[in-house]
Amino acid sequence: MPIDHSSDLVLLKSISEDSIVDALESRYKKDQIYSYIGTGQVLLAVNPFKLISNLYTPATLNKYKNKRPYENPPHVYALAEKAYKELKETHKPQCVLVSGESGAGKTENAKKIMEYITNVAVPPPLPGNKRKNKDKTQKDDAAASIKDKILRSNVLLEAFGNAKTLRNDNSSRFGKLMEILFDYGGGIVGGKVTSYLLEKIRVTQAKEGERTFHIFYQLCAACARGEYEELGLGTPDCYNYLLRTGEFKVNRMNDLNEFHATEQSMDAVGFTTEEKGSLFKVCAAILNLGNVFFVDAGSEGSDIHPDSNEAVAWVAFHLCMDEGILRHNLTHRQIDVNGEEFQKPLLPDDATRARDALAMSLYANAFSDIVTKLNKSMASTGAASSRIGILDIYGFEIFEENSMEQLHINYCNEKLQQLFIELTLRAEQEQYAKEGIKWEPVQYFDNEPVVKLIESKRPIGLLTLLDEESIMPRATDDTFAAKCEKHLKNNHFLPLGRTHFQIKHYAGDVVYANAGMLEKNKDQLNKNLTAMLQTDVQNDYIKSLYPRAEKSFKKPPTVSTQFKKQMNDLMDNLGQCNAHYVRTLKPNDSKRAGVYESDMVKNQVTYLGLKENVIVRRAGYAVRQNYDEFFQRYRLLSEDVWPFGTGDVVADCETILRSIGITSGYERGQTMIFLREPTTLFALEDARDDRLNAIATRIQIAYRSWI
Ligand code: AD9
Ligand code: MG
Repeated sequence: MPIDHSSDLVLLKSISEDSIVDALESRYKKDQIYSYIGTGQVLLAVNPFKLISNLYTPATLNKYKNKRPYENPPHVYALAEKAYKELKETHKPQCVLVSGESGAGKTENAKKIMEYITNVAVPPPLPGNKRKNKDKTQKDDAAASIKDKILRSNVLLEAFGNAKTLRNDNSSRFGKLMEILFDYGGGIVGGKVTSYLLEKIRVTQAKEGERTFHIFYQLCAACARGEYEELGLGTPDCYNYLLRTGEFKVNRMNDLNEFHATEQSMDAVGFTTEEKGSLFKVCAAILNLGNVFFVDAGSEGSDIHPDSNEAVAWVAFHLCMDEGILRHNLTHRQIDVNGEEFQKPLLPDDATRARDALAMSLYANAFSDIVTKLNKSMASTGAASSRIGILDIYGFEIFEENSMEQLHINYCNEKLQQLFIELTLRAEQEQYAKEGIKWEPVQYFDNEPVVKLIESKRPIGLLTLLDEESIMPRATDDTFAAKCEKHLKNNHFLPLGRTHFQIKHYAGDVVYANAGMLEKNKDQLNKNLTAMLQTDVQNDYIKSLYPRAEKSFKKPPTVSTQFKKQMNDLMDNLGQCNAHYVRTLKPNDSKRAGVYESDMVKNQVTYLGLKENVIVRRAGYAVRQNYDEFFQRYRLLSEDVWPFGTGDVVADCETILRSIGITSGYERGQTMIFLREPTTLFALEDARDDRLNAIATRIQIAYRSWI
């Protein structure tokens, strides 16, 4: 198949953001949603918002098996194949970093990668020929079951971690690293999921026009059909947490069918009937908690509103606890004065906040437990020698109102961008060094100062300041703002009065609101409620979500501390890997097929740093190709080397270049030939096409004269 000049942006005649946007558009209009920056290096995927026929069929998948990226049109399967091939050849860990804004197609592409790898990976033979049939079957069964669990884990995590948002009907509200574990021969032996920062605030405060997590609607749909009737759930509009958003349905999504898929995935990963029931009880308790309201009870306290009596009774029932104890703990909080404990009544607003904190905490802990259970069930069945990690994590976010969640997400994107630049440059540099080619440094946007501004300990950075203020007894959002203004002397930080501040991210300027950051960062369930879940609840599953901590005088880590640690672990993990990239792009905001809004794409091209990426990739040489592959493809251009060559493949490649008049602008590496200009590749391809046409014509003439 001839090389399509437009499939690799490195081959663009002129490089600018506009030329990249235009090149992607003309491909998009032909349903060619995938392109490369450096064939097989960085894959670009523009969301088609429709099913493109044959794009993901088993036949297409087979076409990519054991093939090199340039042998087929760009595809996420080609990238997956490359990652798997490199794993098998080098035994080095691989990772695929999938990035892009909400609704751009990260999750869909990540799933295709998992699908491809689980499809092509085969259980390797046991050493020697001693493998007995029984061993073979057992090992094959175990591998098949792990593959099944890896694929089904997506369904389960999406039910509990995805939601309809204004941007995406199936938006992932958590970040995910799925690691597929392999033995030395490339057979799958296990899987591991790490989740990052579930957007738990969505449980209690989803925005208008959006939904909370899919599972709540799925359960309501199941109950309406008489399944899990004991949960006593009504329609979604009966529940305040769901009612507030005014949105109950998702286009083309049937909640009942989805529920059955969720249940099947739970069965497949080994949830017992009891565990499933308990998890659903937690969800039902949360929905009922949202219907508990408080009234002023005088003398600075509150009572449960009489209209909420039924809801409280349901919560107590689902949590398997005494209703009186629940009512008390929802309206009081424990305070310690000089070592003595007192019960302080809560005002209605404080009681409402405590109620929401309880709902969010139950959900977040249940979600973590799902991840733990998944990991147990996918645990390695044999010695894992290497891994392919697939990272599907939230893209850069700029909303009208940005808070701590956006700060964390954008910090994560800064870290990934930093890694991307470092790894791309490093990989380039290493290749040039290995091949003995002179490296020419490139200028690129260095986001190190922004990363430092956010995470540095000394000089003190934003997250460290936030942590410090979070443990100060009398700290407020205002005192936090004042400290930021005093300490954060950095060109990328701009205080905006006492209520907001701005950060100049690599992807754009974002204004963050201070309000509520300290509370969100502390993220503590009050002592009454924690103790209640540890002791008064009679359900072992729910109790297990709240293990008693060892006696410690240390404060529990803040959300920022935990996230920073997760990010650094993630970067360490990814830093050890050979990285592959999928950059997803969203062509319009209305989720419509065939609509390509250039301005919107240009924005993404800018903040994904695609132009820099093309420049880095072209730094010295636009094209590089293995000698053997180059020879095989172009040997028909020179009679001096056709068909088997002279035995000196390097000299033969040079002979081929000379045959089309090229005597400079290329470099000989150890194993590869490097071409400086993309036009050289075009010339080679054109000459090859001419030659093939001439041969075809000659065959036709010969055939005609023969008949
Ligand atoms: V978010 O940050 O989790 O909100 P993602 O993950 O980037 O976002 P997702 O993969 O969920 O986006 O894609 C959004 C929707 O676009 C999907 O539900 C599909 O309807 C649609 N989509 C994305 N990629 C493809 C594709 N390759 N083919 C067809 C697609 N449809
Ligand atoms: Mg997603």
